[in-house]
Amino acid sequence: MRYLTAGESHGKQLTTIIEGIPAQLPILKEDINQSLLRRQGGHGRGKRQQIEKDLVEVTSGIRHGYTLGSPISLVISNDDFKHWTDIMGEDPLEEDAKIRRIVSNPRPGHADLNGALKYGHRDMRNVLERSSARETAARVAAGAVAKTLLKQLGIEVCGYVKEIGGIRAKEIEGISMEERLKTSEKSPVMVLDKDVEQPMIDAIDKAKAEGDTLGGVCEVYVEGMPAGVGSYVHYDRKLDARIASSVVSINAFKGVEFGIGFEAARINGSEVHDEISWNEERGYYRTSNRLGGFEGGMTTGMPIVVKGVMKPIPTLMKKPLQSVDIETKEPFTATVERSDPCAVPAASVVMEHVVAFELAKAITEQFPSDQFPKLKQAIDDYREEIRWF
Ligand code: EPS
Repeated sequence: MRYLTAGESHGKQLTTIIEGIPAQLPILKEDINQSLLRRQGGHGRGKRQQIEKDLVEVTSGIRHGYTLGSPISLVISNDDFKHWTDIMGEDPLEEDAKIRRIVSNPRPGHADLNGALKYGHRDMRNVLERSSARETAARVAAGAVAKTLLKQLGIEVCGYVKEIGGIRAKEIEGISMEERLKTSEKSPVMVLDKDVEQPMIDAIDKAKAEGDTLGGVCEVYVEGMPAGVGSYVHYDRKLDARIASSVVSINAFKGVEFGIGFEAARINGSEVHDEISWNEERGYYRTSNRLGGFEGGMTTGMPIVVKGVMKPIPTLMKKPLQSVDIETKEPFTATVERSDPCAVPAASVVMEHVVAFELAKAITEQFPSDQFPKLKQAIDDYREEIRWF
């Protein structure tokens, strides 16, 4: 499985092409739209989300509610494009019109300057339009297809927020997957811990009033992955490594932790590793899950617990950072028209979907995957086999 996205933030549309989804997988457009809707939510989004209503158009690969095995292409229109048709259109523009939206002052913390240097763009709009996190809508669309596949194999994936602006949600133990999904979906900041909801909302409102932004930590929790998916044999088939790569590839994400994560550096080995046990019902299992569902680049069969850290969005409304205009080389403070004070809740939905894609990809690589019913049978057989191994 692989996917490619295309599209600029204020261009006509976003496009996702997914290849390698098994044929005969039941799938509904509504499932993808549901994910897109969740990504647009969360307290702290900016004005752009009032303009966009992300709905997917399926242009290939799905017929009468089932996948065909051919590439699936999905399109999401940018409603804002109607305000940008000349500026973002493919036709040449008159010089004076062109000047209107030229960006010559790179925003610190964004891709603007490095992207301009790499591609030789003197108008950095050519960089920022693509580097914009608008692209995450296309990634969520791909992940939604992966989630549909996983769900029908008994694998559930849920993303939520653990921390915003230094306010930390406490661990919620013994909660079912369904409760996790429902609670985070209902929460305006997508947390499981009700006690931190209002303090987080207040912190976001305060940052907004001050023209500042807030980052945070998202967590993705996965139940139902069989043990032994991934590989210890080759570095590029280690599933935790692939997940780490996909998480850090989300705009503004800076790091990843599995299970107790960096805490493992501070405690003894006897306190880090999870002991192995067996019973008839579960087969092999760990008596704890400090390693977050991975050993040796492979799943252990325990829940996967992965955290990703998002820095605050660097577009600051009232506290513009110092920069240099690339035409005049004079100091410049970046001016801002619109920004999201906090996109951590939305990012937890994005993280859920990029993780889901990596899981589905690893499964389709390891088991026969041309036809979904055969894939399902193979997974059922494997689960039974390893229970008695
Ligand atoms: C983004 C800037 C904002 C965000 C956008 C990502 O857009 P605009 O410049 O149009 O105000 O709202 O995110 C989305 C449009 C989205 O759908 O997530 C950026 O610079 O990354």
